[in-house]
Amino acid sequence: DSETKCAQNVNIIEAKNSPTIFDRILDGSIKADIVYEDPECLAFRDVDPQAPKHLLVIPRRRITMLEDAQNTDQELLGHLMLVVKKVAEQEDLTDGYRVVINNGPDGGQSVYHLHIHLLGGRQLNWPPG
Ligand code: IU
Repeated sequence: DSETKCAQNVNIIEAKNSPTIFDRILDGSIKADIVYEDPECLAFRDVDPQAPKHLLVIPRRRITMLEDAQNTDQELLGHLMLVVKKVAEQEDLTDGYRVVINNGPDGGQSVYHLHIHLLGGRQLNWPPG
């Protein structure tokens, strides 16, 4: 109902204005299993893997979610996608893999720092849940 939607919107505003756990991974105050890094981004293993290989690629500069990305983020977004490909090669995902961005409540986004999921190492089903 509209009350639930309103509460959800308040939560998203709150989430967008708060630091996330990924800031702490980026500044090193929380340890992550980092598999790749460069000046623009970081890739690390998801702590709650949904497949034998489950990695996250994140930009160092925070974009809260895909819907907040700007035209000026074009180069960074393209770079992230190519890093996903590079990490997939590094992880030997030669039989294929899936790349996912969850956006907002209906998308199941829980961390409001844009991240690309890379999943592989098993046959993935379609449609996702
Ligand atoms: P989502 O798309 O926002 O739902 O994805 C967030 C992911 O971040 C999710 O798969 C979590 O398991 C993962 N994660 C993590 O790897 N390390 C953490 O400390 C936290 C979440 I909190």
